[in-house]
Amino acid sequence: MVVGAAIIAAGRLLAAQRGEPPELAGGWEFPGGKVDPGESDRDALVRECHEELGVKIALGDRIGGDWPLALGAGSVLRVWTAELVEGRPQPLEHLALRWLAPDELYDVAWLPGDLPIVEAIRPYLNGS
Ligand code: 9L3
Ligand code: MG
Repeated sequence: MVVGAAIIAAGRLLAAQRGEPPELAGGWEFPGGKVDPGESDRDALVRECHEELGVKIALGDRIGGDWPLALGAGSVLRVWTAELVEGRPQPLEHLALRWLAPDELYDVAWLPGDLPIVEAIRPYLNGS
C-alpha cells in the first residue's frame, strides 16, 4: 500500500520529481510512500510528507479509490488532498519540487501511476 498527497496552496498543486529508483528517476509524483505495518494510511502520509518535504500537512478529501501503480504488480496508490500547516516544502528526498497552476498541470512528466489522478485534483485548485 502506497499513499500520496495532493498538497495544494494558493490554487497550485505540488509535484515532486523522483531521484530513485533508476526506472522512476526524473518522473514526477504526488509525494508520499509506503504504509508501514500497523500504521494507518493517513498517519503514513503525514509521516512521509514530513520526512520527504519537512512540512506538517493536514489531510482533506480522499481522491478516488485504489489507483493501480504498476500493472500486475498489485500495488495501489491512495491519494488525499492536503494543505500545509507548518513549513515550506523542501526537496529533502526529491530532485525538485514544482507548484503547478491549473494551466501547468501537465508541464511535468508525471509517473504513469500518478498521471490519471491529476485531472481529479483540478476541481480543488480553483478558489483555494
Ligand atoms: N509511487 C508512485 N507514485 C507516488 C508514490 C508516493 C509512490 N505518488 C511508487 C514509487 C515506488 C513505490 O510507489 O515504486 C513506493 O514509493 P516510495 O516509498 O519509494 O516513495
Ligand atoms: Mg516517497
